[in-house]
Amino acid sequence: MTKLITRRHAAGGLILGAGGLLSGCDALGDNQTFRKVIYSGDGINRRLQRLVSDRGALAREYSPREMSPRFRTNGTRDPTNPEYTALAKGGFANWKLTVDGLVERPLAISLNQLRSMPARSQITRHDCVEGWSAIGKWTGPRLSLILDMARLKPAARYIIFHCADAYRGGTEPYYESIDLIDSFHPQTILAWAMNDSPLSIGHGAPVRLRVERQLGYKHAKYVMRIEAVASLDHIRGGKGGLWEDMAGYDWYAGI
Ligand SMILES: Nc1nc2c(c(=O)[nH]1)N[C@H]1C(S)=C(S)[C@@H](COP(=O)(O)O)O[C@H]1N2
Ligand SMILES: [Mo]
Repeated sequence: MTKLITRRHAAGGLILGAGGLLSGCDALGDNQTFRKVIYSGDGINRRLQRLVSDRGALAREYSPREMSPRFRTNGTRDPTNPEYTALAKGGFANWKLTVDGLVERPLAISLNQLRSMPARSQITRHDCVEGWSAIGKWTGPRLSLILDMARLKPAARYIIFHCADAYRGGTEPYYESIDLIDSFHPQTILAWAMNDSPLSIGHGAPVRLRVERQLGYKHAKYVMRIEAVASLDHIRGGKGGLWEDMAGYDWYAGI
C-alpha cells in the first residue's frame, strides 16, 4: 500500500511540478482537492488527466529472473456462471469473444483465432490496491489490433470489458472500462498466456485484459465481451466498473 501511495505522490509531484501549479506540495495524494480533480470520473477531469500526465509512457518491463515465484490470484478465482463453467469444461473450444457496440464490424473471435494473432509478451508488475504486487509474464494480441479489425465508429470513446463472473457469488457481473488512450497503448493486451502457459482459470481464462499502467482491478479477467461506447453514464452503475460502482474506487487507476 505504502509503495502505491509513494508512486502516486511521485507522479503527482512530477505532474504539478512541471506545470508549476502546486509545486512544493509533496503530499498531493493526501490532498483531497487534488485527488478529486485528478482521479474523479467526469469528462472534464478525464481530459485534465490527459493533459497533465504522459499517458503514452510505457510501464516498466522486467527480466525473466525478476519474475515472482508465486503470483497469487485475487477476486474471483473460479466463476460459477453455468455458461462459463460449460465453456471451461470444453477447454474453451466453444468460447467466442464478442466485440460490439460502436463498431463498424462486430466480431466473434474464437480462442484459436486469438492465439494465432501476432502477440506481444511483457513481464510487468501487477499492483493490487489490497497491498500486494507480483511480477509476471503476459502474452496476447494488442487490444488495438482487435479494435482496428472491428473499426471503431467516430463516436466511440470508451471500451467496456464484460466478464463472466459476479463478484463474491453476488449477482452483479464484473466489468471494467478504459479510454481510447489506454486501449491503444502498446502494452494493453488481451492475454491468453501467463508465464508461458495458457492462462489458468484462477488468473482469468481464457482471456484477460492487461492494462499495465493501471492498478490490479482494471485488469478484467474472464472477458466475454468488448463493447465500444460513447459514454459510461448508462452502463450499469455509470461509474465505469464494478468496484467504481460498488466501492467508490477511482475510475482512472493509473500509477
Ligand atoms: N473478472 C474479474 N476480473 C478481475 C477481478 C475479479 O474479481 N473478476 N479482480 C481484479 C483484481 S482486484 C485484481 S488484483 C486482479 C487479480 O488478478 P489475478 O487473480 O490474476 O492475480 O484481477 C482483477 N480483475
Ligand atoms: Mo486488486
